Amino acid sequence: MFKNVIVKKPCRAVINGISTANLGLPDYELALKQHACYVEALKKCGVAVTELPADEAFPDSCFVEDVAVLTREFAVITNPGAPTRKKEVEAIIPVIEKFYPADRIEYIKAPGTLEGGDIMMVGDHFYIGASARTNEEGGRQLISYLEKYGMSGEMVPLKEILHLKTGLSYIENNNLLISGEFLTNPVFDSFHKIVIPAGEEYGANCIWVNGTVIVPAGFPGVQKAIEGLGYPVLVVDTSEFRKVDGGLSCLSLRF
Ligand code: CIR
Repeated sequence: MFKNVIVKKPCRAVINGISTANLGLPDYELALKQHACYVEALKKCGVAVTELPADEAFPDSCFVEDVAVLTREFAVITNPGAPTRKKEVEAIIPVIEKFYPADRIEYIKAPGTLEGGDIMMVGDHFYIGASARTNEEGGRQLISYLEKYGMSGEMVPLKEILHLKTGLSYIENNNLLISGEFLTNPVFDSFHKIVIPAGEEYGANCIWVNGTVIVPAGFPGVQKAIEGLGYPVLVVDTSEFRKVDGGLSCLSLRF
């Protein structure tokens, strides 16, 4: 169960966020409204939401998931692989210090890089996407921290998408939303796989929050499959964040 969630308001500069989407520029006012709905959905799931103010210096800073990895025992401040995002970590450190004692905060250090979107938590085991943003050294550092606290991790290669959780979401009870290049990876064979329907790939990025699954709007096949498993579902529109390669999970840290 999660008690806390950290989010960060999108800044006006979000329209200049890193993007490969070709969907046009985000509408800032609509992004703010969508963000407020996202926060409301999280609150319905029974978590306390800490909402950080917008930071105009960093266009992608609302994607707060990428700057930390928060576990039941310890926190990790990451070293984002995207050069324009590296200094986003400076603002998150004092926030994380409110929730974790100083001796339970670890750091990914250069030449290691790691972004939280590449980390999928399954109980005490963590899958780490080896992406263009998270390198082997970053993954190795995270695994050594996990082992220090009695947990474990393993790296998963990925080639076609931004982050591991762009194409995978663990929604507890052994249920894994899975798409694209991960379908044939035997690493995920022991899960109950819910295959994302063709054309709904963006919908693979959902979040489980205390029994409820939050699903992006516009992916009826994904929504139906999750409802079919008996989960209550909340639908949130993230169209403006999608325009800068952002999904539901990247907008929050859940712990
Ligand atoms: C980026 O490219 O870093 C942002 N425009 C999107 C980050 C999405 N984060 C995530 O999937 N965890």
